[in-house]
Amino acid sequence: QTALIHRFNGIPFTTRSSPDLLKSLDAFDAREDDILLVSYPKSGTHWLAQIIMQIYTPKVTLTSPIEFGDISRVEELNNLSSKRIIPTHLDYNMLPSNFKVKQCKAFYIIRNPKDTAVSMYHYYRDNPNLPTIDSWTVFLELFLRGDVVCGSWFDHFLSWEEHKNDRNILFLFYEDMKKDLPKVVKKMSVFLGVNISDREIKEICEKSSFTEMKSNVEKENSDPNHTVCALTSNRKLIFRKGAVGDWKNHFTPKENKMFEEMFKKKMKLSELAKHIIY
Ligand code: PPS
Repeated sequence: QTALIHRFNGIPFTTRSSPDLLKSLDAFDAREDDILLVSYPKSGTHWLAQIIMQIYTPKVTLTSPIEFGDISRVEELNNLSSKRIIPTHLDYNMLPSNFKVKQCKAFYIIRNPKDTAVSMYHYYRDNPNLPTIDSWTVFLELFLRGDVVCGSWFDHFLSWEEHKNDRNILFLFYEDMKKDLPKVVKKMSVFLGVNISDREIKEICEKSSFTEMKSNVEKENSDPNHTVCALTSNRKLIFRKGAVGDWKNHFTPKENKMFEEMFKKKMKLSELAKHIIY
């Protein structure tokens, strides 16, 4: 099973991201109107994509993650017409430099890492393309060590947080979206410079609810090309619970203490981490 994982720059990737592609990502031709949708896996990427696709009319193109595919991917993406919405789980240092030069707009979605870990654990368990995990306890150790696909949550977050004052990057929190989605949708549309009415915001929120998105996948109504996950093309695995605080059903008090200690240590200098809601 471990053969399905390889390391690049020390970070574990699935074989869906070929080493050749990862090596040649810098040849990627970014355009000023590209929009990046950045996340550590299991942070709400599909949710965000669903909202962005509705903010834009007429339709824009949602691609699969930039790091997903083989060497032909660079050319394939370069041939796509604008406007492109491009998801990625890459950390800032691995992002093709063209995006930085062109100062493309980017969203970075943050989810409480305890819930992210739980979501990823279930994802590993349900996904035959990922290594077998014996138990939650074993998975948590791997997660804290950064020995899971896309590497350490902490490193990913910190690499992007360094750019928290960049005007072209908007940081969003999953928990804020759960609490007041219309407010976040409004903020997103202002950032994108798209005018939408309160009625449209209401409609976008309805169509982006967990129940609605899950049932669309079950009805196979969604476009299979719209998978924004680098780990699988099976959209059905994405919509599990969509809740805040599911970690409480998994962490023992001892595991929680271990997590908190590591979080405090790693996030000592982080401003954004203060906003993470447990
Ligand atoms: S992936 O595979 O990394 O792209 O997954 P990602 O989309 O980032 O995250 C999957 C989790 O997001 C939850 N989700 C939602 N929550 C609330 N509302 C909506 N509409 C929504 N859509 C997806 C999804 O259920 C996964 O979390 P868990 O906790 O596993 O349910």
